[in-house]
Amino acid sequence: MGSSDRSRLGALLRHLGVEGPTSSSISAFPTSAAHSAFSHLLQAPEDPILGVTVAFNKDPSPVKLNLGVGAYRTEEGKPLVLNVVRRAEQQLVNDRSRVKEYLPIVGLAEFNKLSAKLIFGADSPAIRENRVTTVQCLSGTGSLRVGGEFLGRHYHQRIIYIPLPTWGNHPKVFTLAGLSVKTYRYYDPATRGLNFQGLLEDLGTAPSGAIVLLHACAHNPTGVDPTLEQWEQIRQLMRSKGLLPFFDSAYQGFASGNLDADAQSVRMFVADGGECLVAQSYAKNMGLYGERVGALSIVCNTADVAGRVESQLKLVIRPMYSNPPIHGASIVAAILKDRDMYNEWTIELKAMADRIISMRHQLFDALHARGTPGDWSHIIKQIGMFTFTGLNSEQVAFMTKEFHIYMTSDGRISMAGLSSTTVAHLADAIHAAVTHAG
Ligand code: PGU
Repeated sequence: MGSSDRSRLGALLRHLGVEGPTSSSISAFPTSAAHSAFSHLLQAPEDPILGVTVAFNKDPSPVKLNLGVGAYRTEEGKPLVLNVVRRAEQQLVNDRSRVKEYLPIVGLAEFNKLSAKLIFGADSPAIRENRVTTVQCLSGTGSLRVGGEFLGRHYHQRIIYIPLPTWGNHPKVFTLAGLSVKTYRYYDPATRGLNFQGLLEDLGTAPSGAIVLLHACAHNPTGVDPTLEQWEQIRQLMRSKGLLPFFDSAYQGFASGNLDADAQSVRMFVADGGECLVAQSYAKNMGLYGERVGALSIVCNTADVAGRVESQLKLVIRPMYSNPPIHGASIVAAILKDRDMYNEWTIELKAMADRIISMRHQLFDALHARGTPGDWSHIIKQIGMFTFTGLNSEQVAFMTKEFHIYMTSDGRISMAGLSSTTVAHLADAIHAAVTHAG
């Protein structure tokens, strides 16, 4: 750089409020605290679900209660590591032959096989006929994202219908995967139940071939699931229109306490021989939240197609995170392949599901005892981790401000975060919110 260039550059930088280069400085622009490359960024809002925990952590109140995130807590309000998970981990640690090599791009083969068996059933014809490809992914979210990316690249119809409402991350995951997100009616606030007619109408007018996201069980946030008869009608409609089902199975075992019962919807769609995608998460049912362990399965028409689908899934995964982590998948595989540990798991899972159901009854009884205005029977009728209370955002804000109870602004509460000792506090808060606020 010549001296006249340098002085012109110096003048420009001074004009911009940046110190100019000295004669000894190099040709690159100097960095300055006053001018970050990111100074134009706005502060982004916290995540609507995970941000609730951030706010909760900042609250010094001793009576505070976090009913935001869907994460299981014990009666003592503590996170739970399942006994069977501790056993499996101990077994893994003791096994000196285990190494920390990279897994294949598709993950741990044994884990994938066992995961497919868990969701589709041990006697699934699709598995027997090698029509299923399963890849280990980063929990439910990662499985949805890999599935979304795959569809965005290789499926002819890039429209995905998601229920209204749904888990808040769904639209973001699928939009970023390159799909165009539309909604279908699902919940009826008037009945606090399923808007089955609306659902059938919306799927009935969806363009042929569109992808449809279905919650396999324990719909989040509403806790409202179709009956088996309704599932059958949904299946018939979807198959007749060539709509592609994409199941999100984040709560297998949590809805009813029974792993097979909670997989019924998925199995119904696989039994007809048609194709579908399924994203599985072990976050809730094995309590492996932070281990990020899940699986994406794609059921295809033929074994030949399944093989080619898997080869393309590898091309999706490799540039994203190369291959998945080994620890969580090894825990799951150890539990699923051992009859004794599997049985222990089902008992612990049932105990978690039962505790949640018992919380529903306790909360309902507590509101009844207070004479809280309104019909609260939906607390008992809804299924899974959440109750969609019907409280509005002002009432939620009131409960947070006055009672230090944290929940998502749509009125969803995680029943798994409640215990016999905190139920009265929540009932007091709801009573006050509906009688005094909003
Ligand atoms: N699908 C549904 C329907 C979910 O509810 C969740 C978790 C996931 C997928 C993703 O779970 P993974 O942890 O990736 O397996 N929803 C919880 C947890 C917090 C969150 O939003 O991630 C919730 O509170 O809604």
